[in-house]
Amino acid sequence: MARLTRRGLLLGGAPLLAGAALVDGRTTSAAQHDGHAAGAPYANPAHTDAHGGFRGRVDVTANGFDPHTLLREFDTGTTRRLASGRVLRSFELVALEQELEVAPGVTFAAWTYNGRIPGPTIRAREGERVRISFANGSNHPHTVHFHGIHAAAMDGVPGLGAGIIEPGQRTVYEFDAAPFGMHLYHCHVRPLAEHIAKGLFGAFIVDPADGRADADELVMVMHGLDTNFDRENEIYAVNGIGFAYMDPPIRITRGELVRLYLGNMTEFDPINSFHLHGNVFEYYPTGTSLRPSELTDTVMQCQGQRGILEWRFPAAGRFMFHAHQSEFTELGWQGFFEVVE
Ligand SMILES: [Cu+2]
Repeated sequence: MARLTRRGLLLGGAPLLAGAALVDGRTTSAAQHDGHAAGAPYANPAHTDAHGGFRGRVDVTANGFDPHTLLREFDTGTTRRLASGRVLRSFELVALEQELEVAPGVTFAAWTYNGRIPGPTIRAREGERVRISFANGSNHPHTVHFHGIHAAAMDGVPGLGAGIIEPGQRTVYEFDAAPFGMHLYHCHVRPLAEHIAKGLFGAFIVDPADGRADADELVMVMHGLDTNFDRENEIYAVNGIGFAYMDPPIRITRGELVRLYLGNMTEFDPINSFHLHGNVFEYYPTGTSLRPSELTDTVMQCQGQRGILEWRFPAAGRFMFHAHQSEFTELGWQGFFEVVE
């Protein structure tokens, strides 16, 4: 069997462009990891998969999470009121190691926050106090570094505050939820690219004090999956699993406001992008202004960039969305919105 390589997937991946790719996709490459180079920073258990290429469906039960659930799942933590009257909102993150099926027949030795990629979508309101209890339940040192405004000691980088959190250790990060917008969090331990690419990242939403208009809210974090640890991505995805929103598609109600929180945590490629078919959206970079910067159908993000997209579908039908780097699209970063009455 051929080894799983980016080039092999691209050469064999033409059928993947069809909507039925998850059922009928054929590729010439098998899902088999490369042997692990000595001295590399993490273990790669040798694994040979009986499935060929992308044929079949990802077993979301075995993975422990379903991208369709993550899409609309927000972790608002637990709250209590401080003596000052402010709300203290508390969250728990645990770093774990687990093998995930990241595209049909393709396994990946992942590192996760709370057993999923991306980690939970942490959500608080502007001005609240946020407390993140982090436990390292893995065999490697990690941290949680939040974007946003906080004290240096709460930055989640080596050498500051609690610094590196060793296996079995825990710490608490605490800061005010500010500014409102769409932010991200991720591990900040070297080699950084590996720690992030393995899956240690998530979205952090701060709602404006007065909230936002009601909408069907979605979260998508774009990323790559370097399944053979050669520092380039074999699979591209939003929310952990390649092709996850092709079949079944994401159901949307015609005329309803859609608000998509979009971020990019892709390693090994300088940019990623989101392109919407048959429509345009208003784009709010970083979500920190209530006025959109642009009306467009395509937005590009460097790693760490994020924003909020808003639009409505005026008519029912099936509309594609995908990276506008065609190579990323063919390797997993594509999906459908199914607009219904
Ligand atoms: Cu890490």
